[in-house]
Amino acid sequence: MSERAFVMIKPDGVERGLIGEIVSRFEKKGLRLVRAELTSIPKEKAEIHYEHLKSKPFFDELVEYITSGCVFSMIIEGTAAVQNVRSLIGPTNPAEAPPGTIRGDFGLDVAQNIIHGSDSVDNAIREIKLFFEK
Ligand code: DAT
Ligand code: MG
Repeated sequence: MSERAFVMIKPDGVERGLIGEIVSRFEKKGLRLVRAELTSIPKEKAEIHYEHLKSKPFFDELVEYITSGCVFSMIIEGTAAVQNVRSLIGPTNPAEAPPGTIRGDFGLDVAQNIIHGSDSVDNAIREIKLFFEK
C-alpha cells in the first residue's frame, strides 16, 4: 500500500548542506522522492503548519526559526511512508535520538532538529495540501 509523507528539511539542515545526505537516506531505504521545492516559508504558512503547538511556550521561537532561511520541502512516497520516514528521522529531541537516525546523527538541540516529517497519514494529507497545492 503506497502512501505519501510530507518532509521538510529545516533552515539549519539546508544551511549545513545536508539536503543530499538526507534525500539519499530516504532513497536507500526504498522510498521515492516524488516532489521537492527549495523555498522560504511565509510566517502565515508556518503558523498554520504548527497551529497544533500554538499554546506552547516555544511557539514564537519555532515560527521564527522555520522562517529564518530556506527549507527543502518534499513529498516522499512508498510503503508505510509516514511511519518509515518518522523512524529514519528519529525522536523530536536530537539528544534522545539514537545514532543512525537523521536527528541522532546531525542534531544537538530540540529547537533546531534538522527536519520535519508528518506524524500521521491525515496530517501528511493536510501538509501536502498546505505546501504543494497552491
Ligand atoms: P516532531 O517534529 O518530532 O513531530 P512536534 O510536532 O512535537 O515534534 O514539534 C514540532 C517542532 O517543535 C519540533 O520539531 C521542534 C519544536 N519543539 C518541540 N518541542 C520543543 C521544545 N520543548 N522546545 C523547543 N522546540 C520544541
Ligand atoms: Mg510533529
